[in-house]
Amino acid sequence: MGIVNVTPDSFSDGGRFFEHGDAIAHGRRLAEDGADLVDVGGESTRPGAEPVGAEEERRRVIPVVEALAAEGIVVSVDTTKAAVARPALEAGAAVVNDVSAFRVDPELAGLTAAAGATCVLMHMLGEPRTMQDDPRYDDVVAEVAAFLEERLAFAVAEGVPESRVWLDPGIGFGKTSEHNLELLRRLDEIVALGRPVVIGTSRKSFLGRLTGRGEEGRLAGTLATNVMALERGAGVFRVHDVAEVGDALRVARALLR
Ligand code: HH2
Repeated sequence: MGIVNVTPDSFSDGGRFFEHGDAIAHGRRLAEDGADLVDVGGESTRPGAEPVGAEEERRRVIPVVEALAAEGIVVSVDTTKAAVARPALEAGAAVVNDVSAFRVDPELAGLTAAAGATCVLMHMLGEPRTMQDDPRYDDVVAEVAAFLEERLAFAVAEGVPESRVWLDPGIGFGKTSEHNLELLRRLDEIVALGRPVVIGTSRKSFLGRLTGRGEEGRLAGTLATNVMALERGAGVFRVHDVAEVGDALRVARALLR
């Protein structure tokens, strides 16, 4: 899953693809680099980010979703709002990636079901503005697994077939570095829920804390975590650097076979 952030403020590439033409060209490039799907988002969820209104979010993402889908690229829309997901699905998006797992806007579940779309349900403790203020868990893996199980049941109750739900432990969303590492270490416990697991470590700050590197220098850490996640059973890898991570996964898969 390649990342297209149509935002001025995303943590690693904010402003680079804020113009529609740049975002579309970038999405096309990610598909050429081997992405099976391209995730288009118009609201940064980096720690401390301010929320964006639905109208502005639509203005940012819909033309990009429409153009990429028209080229036959499988598009997912990274949003928590039904008012954004609805036109995105109409414009050809096939996946709804909701970092709030249908909590911000429960209507999004029925909308996903009616559209026959797939959804990504992600765990987040709190909300982006405050989520990194001293997050605490007794057992982060057990708590994330219980949350995802409950959200999966909610989606199914709202009419989304279980086969169309993917789950994501939400690396970096209300978690310390140690929480992120523990989730990756014990990812098999999330995989055991029986749904494809999405993992998003790409360029995230815990990699910077481990390596001492800024966003642009975190590819090696991104590769290490995605390969380890593959080994533990993850199925979808949300990344900025599609060509490089794709190669690493291809080699790792050949070894694991
Ligand atoms: N991470 C980000 C955004 N959306 N969705 C899923 N399912 N999983 C993730 O780990 C995830 C996500 C944050 O990364 P990015 O899009 O690069 O940054 P920003 O939120 O600042 O736009």
